Amino acid sequence: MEHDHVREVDPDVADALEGEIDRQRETLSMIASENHVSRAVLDAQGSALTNKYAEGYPGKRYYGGCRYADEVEQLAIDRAKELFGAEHVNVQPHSGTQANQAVYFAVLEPGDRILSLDLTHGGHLSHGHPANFTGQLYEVEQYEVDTETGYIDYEGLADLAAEFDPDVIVSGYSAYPREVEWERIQEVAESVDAYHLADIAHITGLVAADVHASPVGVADFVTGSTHKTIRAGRGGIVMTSDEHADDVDSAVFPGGQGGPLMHNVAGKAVGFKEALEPEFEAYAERTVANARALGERLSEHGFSLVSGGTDNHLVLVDLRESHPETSGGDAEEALEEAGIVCNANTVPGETRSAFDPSGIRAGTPALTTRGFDEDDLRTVADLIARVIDAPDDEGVKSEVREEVADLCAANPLYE
Ligand code: DSN
Repeated sequence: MEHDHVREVDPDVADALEGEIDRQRETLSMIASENHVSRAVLDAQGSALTNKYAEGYPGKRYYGGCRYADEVEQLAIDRAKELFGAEHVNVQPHSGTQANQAVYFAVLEPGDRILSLDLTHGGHLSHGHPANFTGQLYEVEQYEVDTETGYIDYEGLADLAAEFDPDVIVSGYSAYPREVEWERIQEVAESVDAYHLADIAHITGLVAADVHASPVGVADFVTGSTHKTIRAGRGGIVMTSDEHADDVDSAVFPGGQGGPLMHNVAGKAVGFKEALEPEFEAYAERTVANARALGERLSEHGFSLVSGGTDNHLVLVDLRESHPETSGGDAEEALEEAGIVCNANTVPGETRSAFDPSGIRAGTPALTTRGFDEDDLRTVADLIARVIDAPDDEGVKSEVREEVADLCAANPLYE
Protein backbone atom coordinates (compact mmCIF):
# COMPACT_ATOMS: atom_id res chain seq x y z
CA MET A 1 0.00 0.00 0.00
CA GLU A 2 1.54 3.28 -1.11
CA HIS A 3 1.39 6.52 0.81
CA ASP A 4 3.06 8.63 -1.90
CA HIS A 5 1.36 11.89 -1.00
CA VAL A 6 2.30 11.51 2.64
CA ARG A 7 5.85 10.57 1.72
CA GLU A 8 6.32 13.72 -0.34
CA VAL A 9 5.43 15.86 2.69
CA ASP A 10 6.36 13.76 5.67
CA PRO A 11 8.66 10.74 5.25
CA ASP A 12 8.62 10.05 9.00
CA VAL A 13 4.87 9.51 9.07
CA ALA A 14 5.00 7.65 5.72
CA ASP A 15 7.55 5.25 7.22
CA ALA A 16 5.29 4.66 10.22
CA LEU A 17 2.22 4.11 8.02
CA GLU A 18 4.04 1.61 5.86
CA GLY A 19 5.49 -0.03 8.95
CA GLU A 20 1.96 -0.46 10.30
CA ILE A 21 0.70 -2.04 7.09
CA ASP A 22 3.65 -4.44 7.13
CA ARG A 23 3.01 -5.20 10.80
CA GLN A 24 -0.61 -6.07 10.04
CA ARG A 25 0.41 -8.15 7.02
CA GLU A 26 3.16 -10.08 8.79
CA THR A 27 1.61 -10.81 12.18
CA LEU A 28 -1.54 -12.51 13.42
CA SER A 29 -3.96 -9.86 14.68
CA MET A 30 -5.91 -11.57 17.45
CA ILE A 31 -7.05 -8.56 19.44
CA ALA A 32 -10.74 -9.37 19.70
CA SER A 33 -11.84 -5.77 19.06
CA GLU A 34 -9.80 -5.37 15.86
CA ASN A 35 -10.40 -6.27 12.25
CA HIS A 36 -9.06 -5.46 8.77
CA VAL A 37 -11.53 -3.25 6.89
CA SER A 38 -11.80 -3.45 3.10
CA ARG A 39 -9.91 -1.18 0.73
CA ALA A 40 -13.28 0.43 -0.01
CA VAL A 41 -13.77 1.37 3.65
CA LEU A 42 -10.17 2.63 3.86
CA ASP A 43 -10.75 4.80 0.77
CA ALA A 44 -13.97 6.24 2.17
CA GLN A 45 -12.27 7.07 5.48
CA GLY A 46 -9.40 8.74 3.64
CA SER A 47 -11.77 10.83 1.50
CA ALA A 48 -12.34 14.58 1.18
CA LEU A 49 -15.30 14.31 3.55
CA THR A 50 -12.71 14.75 6.29
CA ASN A 51 -12.79 18.45 5.30
CA LYS A 52 -16.52 18.91 5.77
CA TYR A 53 -18.36 20.31 8.76
CA ALA A 54 -21.91 19.01 8.97
CA GLU A 55 -23.31 19.73 12.44
CA GLY A 56 -26.92 18.66 12.50
CA TYR A 57 -28.56 15.81 10.65
CA PRO A 58 -29.40 15.10 6.97
CA GLY A 59 -31.60 17.94 5.65
CA LYS A 60 -31.15 19.96 8.88
CA ARG A 61 -27.55 21.18 8.98
CA TYR A 62 -25.96 24.25 10.50
CA TYR A 63 -23.60 24.63 7.49
CA GLY A 64 -23.96 25.02 3.74
CA GLY A 65 -22.42 22.61 1.26
CA CYS A 66 -23.80 19.49 2.93
CA ARG A 67 -25.40 17.85 -0.12
CA TYR A 68 -22.96 14.93 -0.25
CA ALA A 69 -22.62 14.70 3.51
CA ASP A 70 -26.42 14.30 3.62
CA GLU A 71 -26.37 11.59 0.97
CA VAL A 72 -23.66 9.62 2.73
CA GLU A 73 -25.17 9.90 6.21
CA GLN A 74 -28.63 8.92 4.97
CA LEU A 75 -27.15 5.86 3.23
CA ALA A 76 -25.40 4.85 6.46
CA ILE A 77 -28.63 5.28 8.43
CA ASP A 78 -30.80 3.38 5.93
CA ARG A 79 -28.34 0.51 5.67
CA ALA A 80 -27.99 0.24 9.45
CA LYS A 81 -31.78 0.16 9.80
CA GLU A 82 -31.94 -2.65 7.27
CA LEU A 83 -29.08 -4.58 8.89
CA PHE A 84 -30.42 -4.40 12.43
CA GLY A 85 -34.15 -3.85 11.98
CA ALA A 86 -33.93 -0.72 14.13
CA GLU A 87 -36.58 2.01 14.11
CA HIS A 88 -34.10 4.81 14.66
CA VAL A 89 -30.35 4.94 14.09
CA ASN A 90 -27.76 7.62 14.82
CA VAL A 91 -24.46 7.01 13.00
CA GLN A 92 -22.57 10.06 14.26
CA PRO A 93 -20.94 8.88 17.53
CA HIS A 94 -17.18 9.08 17.19
CA SER A 95 -16.78 5.81 19.12
CA GLY A 96 -18.64 3.20 21.11
CA THR A 97 -17.93 5.16 24.28
CA GLN A 98 -19.43 8.31 22.73
CA ALA A 99 -22.48 6.24 21.79
CA ASN A 100 -22.86 5.14 25.40
CA GLN A 101 -22.33 8.70 26.59
CA ALA A 102 -25.21 9.82 24.35
CA VAL A 103 -27.58 7.29 25.90
CA TYR A 104 -26.62 8.24 29.44
CA PHE A 105 -26.97 11.90 28.54
CA ALA A 106 -30.40 11.21 26.99
CA VAL A 107 -31.92 9.55 30.05
CA LEU A 108 -29.83 10.26 33.16
CA GLU A 109 -29.09 13.23 35.39
CA PRO A 110 -25.76 13.42 37.26
CA GLY A 111 -26.07 11.28 40.39
CA ASP A 112 -28.49 8.80 38.81
CA ARG A 113 -27.76 5.10 39.05
CA ILE A 114 -26.15 2.65 36.63
CA LEU A 115 -25.98 -1.11 37.19
CA SER A 116 -23.35 -2.76 34.95
CA LEU A 117 -20.90 -5.65 34.74
CA ASP A 118 -17.62 -5.23 36.62
CA LEU A 119 -14.68 -4.45 34.28
CA THR A 120 -12.62 -7.36 35.62
CA HIS A 121 -15.54 -9.68 34.80
CA GLY A 122 -15.71 -8.50 31.18
CA GLY A 123 -17.40 -5.08 31.33
CA HIS A 124 -16.20 -1.83 29.78
CA LEU A 125 -14.72 1.41 31.13
CA SER A 126 -17.70 3.41 29.83
CA HIS A 127 -20.11 1.26 31.84
CA GLY A 128 -19.16 2.91 35.13
CA HIS A 129 -15.47 2.49 35.91
CA PRO A 130 -14.30 4.99 38.58
CA ALA A 131 -11.62 6.37 36.22
CA ASN A 132 -14.19 7.03 33.48
CA PHE A 133 -16.69 9.91 33.32
CA THR A 134 -19.43 7.37 34.06
CA GLY A 135 -17.89 6.47 37.40
CA GLN A 136 -17.53 10.15 38.26
CA LEU A 137 -20.94 11.47 37.16
CA TYR A 138 -23.18 8.58 38.17
CA GLU A 139 -23.66 6.24 41.10
CA VAL A 140 -22.56 2.81 39.92
CA GLU A 141 -23.18 -0.70 41.22
CA GLN A 142 -21.74 -3.71 39.44
CA TYR A 143 -22.89 -7.25 38.85
CA GLU A 144 -20.54 -10.12 38.08
CA VAL A 145 -20.22 -13.39 36.28
CA ASP A 146 -20.47 -16.57 38.34
CA THR A 147 -16.77 -17.27 38.95
CA GLU A 148 -17.40 -21.05 38.85
CA THR A 149 -19.13 -21.11 35.48
CA GLY A 150 -17.94 -17.87 33.87
CA TYR A 151 -21.54 -17.11 32.78
CA ILE A 152 -23.39 -13.91 33.76
CA ASP A 153 -24.93 -14.38 37.20
CA TYR A 154 -28.46 -13.40 36.10
CA GLU A 155 -29.96 -14.14 39.50
CA GLY A 156 -27.33 -12.05 41.26
CA LEU A 157 -28.07 -9.29 38.76
CA ALA A 158 -31.79 -9.44 39.57
CA ASP A 159 -31.10 -9.34 43.32
CA LEU A 160 -28.73 -6.39 42.96
CA ALA A 161 -31.23 -4.54 40.77
CA ALA A 162 -33.97 -4.98 43.38
CA GLU A 163 -31.64 -3.69 46.09
CA PHE A 164 -29.93 -0.84 44.17
CA ASP A 165 -32.91 0.41 42.14
CA PRO A 166 -30.89 1.54 39.08
CA ASP A 167 -32.04 4.02 36.45
CA VAL A 168 -30.12 2.18 33.70
CA ILE A 169 -28.98 -1.44 33.49
CA VAL A 170 -26.12 -1.98 31.04
CA SER A 171 -25.65 -5.30 29.24
CA GLY A 172 -23.20 -6.17 26.44
CA TYR A 173 -19.52 -6.74 27.21
CA SER A 174 -15.88 -6.49 26.12
CA ALA A 175 -14.49 -9.79 27.30
CA TYR A 176 -17.44 -12.17 27.63
CA PRO A 177 -17.30 -15.27 25.44
CA ARG A 178 -20.92 -16.38 25.79
CA GLU A 179 -24.24 -15.47 24.19
CA VAL A 180 -26.04 -12.77 26.18
CA GLU A 181 -29.64 -13.41 27.26
CA TRP A 182 -31.04 -9.98 26.44
CA GLU A 183 -34.67 -10.81 27.34
CA ARG A 184 -33.64 -11.96 30.80
CA ILE A 185 -31.92 -8.64 31.49
CA GLN A 186 -34.83 -6.72 29.97
CA GLU A 187 -37.20 -8.45 32.40
CA VAL A 188 -35.01 -7.35 35.30
CA ALA A 189 -34.88 -3.78 33.94
CA GLU A 190 -38.67 -3.69 33.64
CA SER A 191 -39.10 -5.10 37.14
CA VAL A 192 -37.23 -2.10 38.62
CA ASP A 193 -38.47 0.44 36.07
CA ALA A 194 -34.97 1.01 34.66
CA TYR A 195 -33.87 1.60 31.08
CA HIS A 196 -31.88 -1.19 29.46
CA LEU A 197 -28.81 -0.24 27.41
CA ALA A 198 -27.34 -3.14 25.42
CA ASP A 199 -23.80 -2.33 24.28
CA ILE A 200 -23.03 -4.71 21.41
CA ALA A 201 -19.69 -3.04 20.54
CA HIS A 202 -17.83 -6.34 20.18
CA ILE A 203 -20.58 -8.34 18.53
CA THR A 204 -22.16 -5.74 16.21
CA GLY A 205 -21.21 -7.84 13.17
CA LEU A 206 -22.42 -11.08 14.73
CA VAL A 207 -25.77 -9.48 15.56
CA ALA A 208 -26.08 -7.96 12.06
CA ALA A 209 -25.49 -11.42 10.57
CA ASP A 210 -27.92 -13.13 12.98
CA VAL A 211 -25.12 -15.23 14.38
CA HIS A 212 -25.83 -13.82 17.85
CA ALA A 213 -29.31 -12.97 19.19
CA SER A 214 -30.19 -9.31 18.71
CA PRO A 215 -31.15 -6.93 21.53
CA VAL A 216 -32.73 -4.54 18.99
CA GLY A 217 -36.42 -4.35 19.83
CA VAL A 218 -35.71 -5.84 23.26
CA ALA A 219 -33.53 -3.26 25.02
CA ASP A 220 -34.51 0.43 25.07
CA PHE A 221 -31.14 1.44 23.62
CA VAL A 222 -28.54 -0.51 21.65
CA THR A 223 -25.08 0.94 21.11
CA GLY A 224 -22.23 -0.47 19.10
CA SER A 225 -18.85 0.06 17.53
CA THR A 226 -18.72 0.00 13.75
CA HIS A 227 -15.14 -1.20 13.21
CA LYS A 228 -14.95 -4.44 15.20
CA THR A 229 -16.79 -7.58 14.04
CA ILE A 230 -18.83 -5.52 11.56
CA ARG A 231 -15.68 -4.28 9.79
CA ALA A 232 -17.07 -0.86 8.73
CA GLY A 233 -15.68 2.65 9.24
CA ARG A 234 -14.30 3.50 12.64
CA GLY A 235 -16.76 4.82 15.21
CA GLY A 236 -20.00 4.19 17.02
CA ILE A 237 -23.73 3.88 16.49
CA VAL A 238 -26.88 4.21 18.62
CA MET A 239 -30.12 2.37 17.84
CA THR A 240 -33.42 2.97 19.56
CA SER A 241 -37.17 3.22 19.05
CA ASP A 242 -38.93 6.26 17.56
CA GLU A 243 -39.98 7.13 21.12
CA HIS A 244 -36.40 7.96 22.15
CA ALA A 245 -35.15 9.17 18.74
CA ASP A 246 -35.13 12.91 19.43
CA ASP A 247 -33.55 12.52 22.86
CA VAL A 248 -30.75 10.37 21.45
CA ASP A 249 -30.12 12.66 18.48
CA SER A 250 -29.84 15.75 20.64
CA ALA A 251 -27.67 13.88 23.15
CA VAL A 252 -25.22 13.01 20.34
CA PHE A 253 -25.33 16.51 18.82
CA PRO A 254 -25.23 19.07 20.34
CA GLY A 255 -25.16 17.21 23.68
CA GLY A 256 -21.86 15.36 23.42
CA GLN A 257 -20.26 16.13 20.09
CA GLY A 258 -19.82 18.92 17.56
CA GLY A 259 -19.22 18.15 13.90
CA PRO A 260 -19.60 14.50 12.91
CA LEU A 261 -16.51 12.81 11.41
CA MET A 262 -18.09 12.58 7.97
CA HIS A 263 -15.22 10.56 6.45
CA ASN A 264 -15.85 7.92 9.10
CA VAL A 265 -19.60 8.10 8.50
CA ALA A 266 -18.77 7.36 4.83
CA GLY A 267 -16.70 4.39 5.99
CA LYS A 268 -19.69 3.21 8.03
CA ALA A 269 -21.99 3.49 5.00
CA VAL A 270 -19.61 1.45 2.83
CA GLY A 271 -19.01 -1.18 5.51
CA PHE A 272 -22.75 -1.55 6.16
CA LYS A 273 -23.30 -2.11 2.43
CA GLU A 274 -20.70 -4.87 2.54
CA ALA A 275 -22.38 -6.34 5.62
CA LEU A 276 -25.69 -6.55 3.76
CA GLU A 277 -24.12 -8.91 1.20
CA PRO A 278 -24.69 -12.65 1.77
CA GLU A 279 -20.93 -13.21 2.10
CA PHE A 280 -20.95 -11.25 5.34
CA GLU A 281 -23.18 -13.81 7.04
CA ALA A 282 -20.74 -16.54 6.00
CA TYR A 283 -17.87 -14.40 7.36
CA ALA A 284 -19.62 -13.98 10.73
CA GLU A 285 -20.37 -17.71 10.94
CA ARG A 286 -16.74 -18.54 10.17
CA THR A 287 -15.56 -16.04 12.79
CA VAL A 288 -17.50 -17.94 15.48
CA ALA A 289 -16.54 -21.39 14.17
CA ASN A 290 -12.90 -20.28 14.15
CA ALA A 291 -13.11 -19.04 17.76
CA ARG A 292 -14.61 -22.40 18.78
CA ALA A 293 -11.81 -24.29 17.01
CA LEU A 294 -9.22 -22.05 18.69
CA GLY A 295 -10.80 -22.57 22.13
CA GLU A 296 -11.17 -26.34 21.76
CA ARG A 297 -7.56 -26.79 20.73
CA LEU A 298 -6.30 -24.53 23.53
CA SER A 299 -8.31 -26.64 25.98
CA GLU A 300 -6.68 -29.79 24.56
CA HIS A 301 -3.35 -28.15 25.34
CA GLY A 302 -4.43 -27.81 28.99
CA PHE A 303 -5.43 -24.14 29.00
CA SER A 304 -8.41 -23.15 31.13
CA LEU A 305 -10.97 -21.05 29.25
CA VAL A 306 -13.34 -18.76 31.16
CA SER A 307 -16.79 -20.38 30.83
CA GLY A 308 -15.14 -23.45 29.25
CA GLY A 309 -15.40 -22.20 25.66
CA THR A 310 -17.04 -19.61 23.46
CA ASP A 311 -20.24 -18.76 21.59
CA ASN A 312 -18.81 -15.71 19.86
CA HIS A 313 -15.62 -14.30 18.36
CA LEU A 314 -13.30 -14.47 21.37
CA VAL A 315 -11.78 -16.74 23.95
CA LEU A 316 -10.64 -15.66 27.40
CA VAL A 317 -7.80 -17.80 28.74
CA ASP A 318 -7.19 -17.95 32.50
CA LEU A 319 -3.51 -18.84 32.90
CA ARG A 320 -3.58 -19.32 36.67
CA GLU A 321 -4.03 -23.09 36.74
CA SER A 322 -2.07 -24.17 33.71
CA HIS A 323 0.75 -21.57 33.88
CA PRO A 324 0.81 -20.09 37.41
CA GLU A 325 4.23 -18.49 36.88
CA THR A 326 3.18 -16.71 33.66
CA SER A 327 1.10 -13.53 33.83
CA GLY A 328 -1.13 -12.30 31.02
CA GLY A 329 1.45 -9.57 30.40
CA ASP A 330 4.27 -12.12 30.09
CA ALA A 331 2.16 -14.15 27.65
CA GLU A 332 1.17 -11.09 25.60
CA GLU A 333 4.82 -10.02 25.30
CA ALA A 334 6.14 -13.47 24.36
CA LEU A 335 3.36 -14.00 21.82
CA GLU A 336 4.02 -10.63 20.20
CA GLU A 337 7.71 -11.50 19.91
CA ALA A 338 6.56 -14.60 18.04
CA GLY A 339 4.26 -12.61 15.74
CA ILE A 340 0.93 -13.28 17.49
CA VAL A 341 -0.76 -10.11 18.74
CA CYS A 342 -3.40 -10.41 21.47
CA ASN A 343 -3.92 -8.68 24.80
CA ALA A 344 -3.46 -9.43 28.47
CA ASN A 345 -6.86 -9.35 30.16
CA THR A 346 -8.34 -9.59 33.61
CA VAL A 347 -10.32 -12.73 34.40
CA PRO A 348 -13.25 -13.17 36.79
CA GLY A 349 -11.91 -13.45 40.36
CA GLU A 350 -8.70 -11.69 39.26
CA THR A 351 -5.83 -12.17 41.72
CA ARG A 352 -3.12 -10.19 39.92
CA SER A 353 -3.45 -6.52 38.89
CA ALA A 354 -5.30 -4.79 36.06
CA PHE A 355 -1.89 -3.80 34.63
CA ASP A 356 -0.54 -7.35 34.63
CA PRO A 357 -3.57 -9.61 34.89
CA SER A 358 -3.95 -13.39 34.81
CA GLY A 359 -5.47 -13.90 31.39
CA ILE A 360 -5.22 -13.29 27.70
CA ARG A 361 -8.09 -12.45 25.36
CA ALA A 362 -7.84 -13.64 21.77
CA GLY A 363 -10.32 -13.13 18.95
CA THR A 364 -10.81 -14.34 15.40
CA PRO A 365 -12.48 -11.42 13.49
CA ALA A 366 -9.29 -10.21 11.79
CA LEU A 367 -7.84 -13.65 10.98
CA THR A 368 -11.19 -14.72 9.53
CA THR A 369 -11.19 -11.63 7.29
CA ARG A 370 -7.79 -12.77 5.99
CA GLY A 371 -9.25 -16.17 5.09
CA PHE A 372 -8.16 -18.32 8.03
CA ASP A 373 -10.29 -21.43 8.56
CA GLU A 374 -10.78 -23.78 11.50
CA ASP A 375 -7.69 -25.87 10.64
CA ASP A 376 -5.63 -22.69 10.58
CA LEU A 377 -6.99 -21.70 13.99
CA ARG A 378 -6.07 -25.10 15.39
CA THR A 379 -2.54 -24.49 14.09
CA VAL A 380 -2.57 -21.03 15.66
CA ALA A 381 -3.64 -22.60 18.99
CA ASP A 382 -0.70 -25.00 18.73
CA LEU A 383 1.64 -22.04 18.17
CA ILE A 384 0.16 -20.12 21.12
CA ALA A 385 0.66 -23.16 23.36
CA ARG A 386 4.27 -23.58 22.24
CA VAL A 387 5.07 -19.97 23.10
CA ILE A 388 3.25 -19.83 26.45
CA ASP A 389 4.79 -23.14 27.51
CA ALA A 390 8.25 -21.57 27.04
CA PRO A 391 7.86 -17.78 27.04
CA ASP A 392 11.57 -17.11 27.50
CA ASP A 393 12.80 -19.57 24.86
CA GLU A 394 14.14 -17.48 21.97
CA GLY A 395 14.49 -20.57 19.76
CA VAL A 396 10.80 -21.44 20.15
CA LYS A 397 9.73 -17.86 19.43
CA SER A 398 11.92 -17.75 16.34
CA GLU A 399 10.45 -21.05 15.02
CA VAL A 400 6.92 -19.85 15.71
CA ARG A 401 7.66 -16.54 13.97
CA GLU A 402 8.58 -18.50 10.84
CA GLU A 403 5.34 -20.50 10.98
CA VAL A 404 3.40 -17.27 11.49
CA ALA A 405 5.11 -15.85 8.40
CA ASP A 406 3.98 -18.89 6.39
CA LEU A 407 0.38 -18.53 7.59
CA CYS A 408 0.40 -14.81 6.73
CA ALA A 409 1.86 -15.47 3.28
CA ALA A 410 -0.88 -18.03 2.62
CA ASN A 411 -3.55 -15.49 3.66
CA PRO A 412 -2.34 -12.15 2.23
CA LEU A 413 -3.71 -8.79 3.30
CA TYR A 414 -4.21 -5.59 1.27
CA GLU A 415 -2.46 -6.98 -1.82
N1 DSN B 1 -10.83 -1.23 23.36
C1 DSN B 1 -11.94 -2.09 23.12
C2 DSN B 1 -11.63 -3.51 23.42
O1 DSN B 1 -10.51 -3.91 23.17
O2 DSN B 1 -12.47 -4.25 23.89
C3 DSN B 1 -13.12 -1.65 23.83
O3 DSN B 1 -13.35 -0.30 23.65
